[in-house]
Amino acid sequence: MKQFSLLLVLVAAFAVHTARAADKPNIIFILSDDLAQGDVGCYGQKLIQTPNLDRMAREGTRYTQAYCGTTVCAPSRTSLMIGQHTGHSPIRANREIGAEGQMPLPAGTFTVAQLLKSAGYATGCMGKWGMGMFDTTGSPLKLGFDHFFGYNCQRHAHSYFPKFLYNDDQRFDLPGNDGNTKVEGKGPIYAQDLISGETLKFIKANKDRPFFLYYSITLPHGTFQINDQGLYKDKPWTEQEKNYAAMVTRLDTDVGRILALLKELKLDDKTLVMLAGDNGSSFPPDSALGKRFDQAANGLRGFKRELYEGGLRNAGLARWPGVVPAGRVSEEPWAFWDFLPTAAELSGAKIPAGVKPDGFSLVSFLKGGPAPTRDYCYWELHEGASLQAVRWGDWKAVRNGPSKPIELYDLKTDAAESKNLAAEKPELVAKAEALMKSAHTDDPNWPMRDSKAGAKKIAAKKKKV
Ligand SMILES: [Ca+2]
Repeated sequence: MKQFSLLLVLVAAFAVHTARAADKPNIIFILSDDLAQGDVGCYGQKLIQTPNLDRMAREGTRYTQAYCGTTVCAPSRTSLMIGQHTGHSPIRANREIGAEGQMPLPAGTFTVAQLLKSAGYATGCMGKWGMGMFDTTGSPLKLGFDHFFGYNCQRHAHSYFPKFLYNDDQRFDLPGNDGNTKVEGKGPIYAQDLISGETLKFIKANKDRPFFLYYSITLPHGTFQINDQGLYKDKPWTEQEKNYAAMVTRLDTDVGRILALLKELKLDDKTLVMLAGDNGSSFPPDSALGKRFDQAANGLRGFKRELYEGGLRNAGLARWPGVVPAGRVSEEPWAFWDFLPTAAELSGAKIPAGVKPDGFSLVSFLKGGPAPTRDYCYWELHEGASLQAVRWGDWKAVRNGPSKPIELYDLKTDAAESKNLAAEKPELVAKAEALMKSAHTDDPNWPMRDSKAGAKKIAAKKKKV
């Protein structure tokens, strides 16, 4: 009898365990490289077709004030992975290391992939990494990802016809590709074909257990290279414009493939899909591309490498049928450093003592509730001058270098950040300065500076597009 009771207890315990595993939702975070709000139909784009993203917005929620970690790749992605804003995080700019790879995440970094792995999730990263080569402490394979596929190095990802890619840490050649990072680059193998295929394979392979897919899709980042201009082939546009539009539409198509597969595998109602760009538009609204695609239409100031809203706000979508309200448009802010606490609540995983995320769980917000209450959002960027920005309530302050004056904007009436109210509101400027001071921790890798050399480099980069 005793043995029978024990058996019952064990059976019950097993049932509870499997029920819990089955209850855990799959989490897919699709992070596009440089996709801007103004590129996407549901945000107002008229010429570039994005039917799947638009459908995702109809079937889920669209966020008009979803914020990136900061406004270039590596530090923005770091915020997403580790749950810290750029006043605390170890990576606060793109920094190239050696011939391939970026400054690695340091030893002891705790990522959202490690968190989800601890809760029994299969974890995969497909696309581009940019936070450390495989032989460093920043390797994705040492930071919680079971599987990696794509480009480790951001510079390598400038070619869409690269000479090689990585499957985990194993480099494999793509014969015939020229690896050219100019627009003329060509070859028989478009890297995104392989990366997209790998994401679908990963989902299929893990359909019976909870999984986390960090799909760090490289489109539509420059260099603007595409293997098929598709819908735009015969448009009276420049090659660059046709390529850019085709890249955004290709991204859309590949997101559609994922949504279709989730439906086919009956994983729709147990999978949260979030999508965002890692920074705002990569070109200014008054550039040729900006004008062609009317990037000024969303009325935001600035773009990539600036801490104005056009650089910081991303095309943020979430879809989870039956859980995330369909057709909702939220104007409340959230930021990349909220993702790790959100993943913790969704998975039931425990954030280890000593790991201190800056963000808040978005679970009730995703379900239709109000955004978490927070004191402020904060951003830094150290490419050239050290830029800082802080938002509290509807107030936003920007300082384009430690010795520069603080600019103050009221986002409620002036989302375009066109009217600097600093002179009229000295008490709010003082508050902004105090918030910037408290949010910023010194880091010898990222000294605060008004670098002229850096400013030139940024100006050169801006001129290129
Ligand atoms: Ca980017």
